[in-house]
Amino acid sequence: MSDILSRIEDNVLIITLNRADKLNSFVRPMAFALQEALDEANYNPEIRAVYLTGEGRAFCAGQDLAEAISKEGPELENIVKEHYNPIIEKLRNLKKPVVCGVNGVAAGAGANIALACDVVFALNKASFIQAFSKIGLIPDSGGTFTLPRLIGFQRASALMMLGDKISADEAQQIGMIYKSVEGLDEALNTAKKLAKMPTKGLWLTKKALNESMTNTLTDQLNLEEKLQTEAGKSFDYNEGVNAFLDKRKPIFKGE
Ligand code: T3D
Repeated sequence: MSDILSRIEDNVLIITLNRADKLNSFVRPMAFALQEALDEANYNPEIRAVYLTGEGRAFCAGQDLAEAISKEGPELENIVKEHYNPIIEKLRNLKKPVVCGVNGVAAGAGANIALACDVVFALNKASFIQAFSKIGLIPDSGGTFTLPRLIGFQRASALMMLGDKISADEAQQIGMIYKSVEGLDEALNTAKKLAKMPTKGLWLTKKALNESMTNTLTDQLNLEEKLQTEAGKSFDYNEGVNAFLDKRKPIFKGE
């Protein structure tokens, strides 16, 4: 059985982390398989959005610690450099929206991979743990960049040092995720809805949001001007405006 399952449904690439007996913790082939699936999502024009979730009772327990400690396993520096850094870069630079459906506990790199997605839903029984501090590591997978920006420096600092478990409801309340839900149908349906939207414009929005993390206001205004010009030349902008004026439903292509 493959560590990553993927299939296309209604123009959405559904990626399922599939090592349920080890709470979908990552081993090296699984990290590479996820990277390949994200590359496929970027380049296959049939795919207009991605939905990432996990099999079984967990979303992902981060790095497989048995592999990390094994003499035959990859070196720690290579785990971060070759597994998690590329996953986070690929998620943030993927030109299609990525919806995450956190189906259970998300710990360590698993939590930060979820938080790198564009729209994060979590089952209300799910939870998030910055588990790294409990084993003497530092938060990786972009956690030290993403979490303080989502929930503020002080909360991020406390959660990362204490390794406390945060429920999905609390994660929603503090702005760590978009929504805590009773069932993940809403999450998958959101990915399907996004896949029918002007996905080129959504990509340019994501690009602007990515850069807003480090830009000055002036830099950001200049970037908005540039990206809006690009969006204004798209097929989807033309289609959206004409459909509005004709009082019909637009058919977007993501171009
Ligand atoms: O070198 C490096 O590591 C660098 C990379 C770092 C990236 C990271 O992600 S570091 C952080 C690694 N993750 C963790 O520290 C989390 C470890 N797991 C847990 O704390 C708990 O499992 C959970 C809080 C996530 C869930 O707890 P619970 O009680 O619901 O489940 P459990 O009984 O602990 O786990 C169930 C099984 O999954 C169990 O296996 P068994 O006994 O049934 O055969 C457990 O060993 C296995 N499992 C869970 N997490 C991992 C794991 N096996 C390997 N690696 C794991 N991360």
